[in-house]
Amino acid sequence: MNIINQNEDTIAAIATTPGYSSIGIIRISGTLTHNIAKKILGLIPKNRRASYLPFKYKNEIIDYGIAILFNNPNSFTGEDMLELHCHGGPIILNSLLKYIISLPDIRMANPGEFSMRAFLNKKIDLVQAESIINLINSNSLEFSKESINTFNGKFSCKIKNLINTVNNLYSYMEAVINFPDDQLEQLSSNHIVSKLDSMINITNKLNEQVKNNIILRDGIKIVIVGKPNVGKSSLFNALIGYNNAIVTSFPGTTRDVLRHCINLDGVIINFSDTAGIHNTNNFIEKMGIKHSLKEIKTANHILLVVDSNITYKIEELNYVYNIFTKIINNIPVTIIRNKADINNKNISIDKLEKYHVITISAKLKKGLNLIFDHIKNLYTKNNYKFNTMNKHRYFSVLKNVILHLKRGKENHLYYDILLEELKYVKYHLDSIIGNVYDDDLLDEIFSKFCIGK
Ligand SMILES: Nc1nc2c(ncn2[C@@H]2O[C@H](COP(=O)(O)OP(=O)(O)OP(=O)(O)O)[C@@H](O)[C@H]2O)c(=O)[nH]1
Ligand SMILES: [Mg+2]
Repeated sequence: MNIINQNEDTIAAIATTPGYSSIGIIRISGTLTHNIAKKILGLIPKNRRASYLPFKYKNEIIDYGIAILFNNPNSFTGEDMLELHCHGGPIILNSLLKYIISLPDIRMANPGEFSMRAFLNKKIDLVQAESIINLINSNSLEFSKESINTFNGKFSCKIKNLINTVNNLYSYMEAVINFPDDQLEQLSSNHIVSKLDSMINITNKLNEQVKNNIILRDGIKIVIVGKPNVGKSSLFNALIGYNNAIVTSFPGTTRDVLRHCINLDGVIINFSDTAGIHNTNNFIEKMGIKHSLKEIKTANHILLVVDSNITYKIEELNYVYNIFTKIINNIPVTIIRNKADINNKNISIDKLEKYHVITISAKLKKGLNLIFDHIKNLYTKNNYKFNTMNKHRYFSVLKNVILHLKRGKENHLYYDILLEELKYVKYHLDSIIGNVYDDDLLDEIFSKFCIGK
């Protein structure tokens, strides 16, 4: 899609969810907004005032509602915009929209097109634009607070400060190289290194913040894994707080993956219960195991449930772990020794070499607090790599920023190399907030938005 050319059109969309509701809103943006206002309302309403008016469909009143006009540049998109707040019946909204887009040079908006125009018209930067979709899709109050802070420019401001620091250093060093006769004070090598160190430090902190935000946004996916009948479903039910999964004494009870999320002190935890993994000829069980393996691949953390009659010997833990290592493949694991009640074991948490081991009784709901505290400790301290993290735009770009800052530091005595590295640093920082971008990136970001946003 050629984004820039499309930006000339006047666009319209229903901004509220489809269906029957008390109010429905139509949004219009572009140069022909005033013409549309005249057609529908018979007049151009006062700027930024709520006007109660009849809404006409081909000269016939089909609703009364509130119209608000936002003249450019003081609107969300930076263009002339009109909002029509109607009664939320699909017939009213669809008829009005159909009428509007039947007028010449007006078309339906693409998903996220209003926000994209706000970005292209420099009302918001790319980070702020992305925060809108995060805010709308937020699953927790904590993440929506984070998203609104980002929308207010808190994160972008930190990036802009970094860009300024890079620019200042760049210009100064360029001047020293280009005008050696001007007796510009040479920056000492220590000074350059400490500037680069401070930028690396700030970027690392930003990356930590991004990590925190990803955890807040996506939550942690914890998959419960183990052999049949060890008590996986009993644990799942105990952790989510109600009996969702079927529990029986027959091995191979669970076949489908069951999922449920809880909010653990502001962090969304998505638990999955899976079919017990073992060698079987039962066709349905086999399919269940296939689903389990698929679920494990996308886990951030695994609770590997075993019977608590296994001892705390490292050989035994290694043995259990090795059975599953191929499947688990580098995902962090906590071993849960279950059925402490029948094996007469103490409820406890221990660390033995690389293993965290928690002994519990899922049936009696004992030791659950140890699991919850353990999860909280791990995922509020930010000391984990997430396999989905690298896919996050800011995370991978900030990693590049750090890489080039470090290369610059290694070569700080060679000004031409350092300048080259700083150019990369600036480019990557610019790309985060959208000072540089390409159409594909915009397409990818804004296509995730709803129509009308
Ligand atoms: N005594 C005792 N029994 C338990 C405990 N946890 C589970 N059980 C029993 O163990 C049996 C199997 O429990 P499930 O939770 O269905 O085990 P599962 O691992 O989900 O089994 P599959 O779905 O077949 O793989 C049931 O009879 C449970 O009541 C526990 O902590 N103590
Ligand atoms: Mg089960």
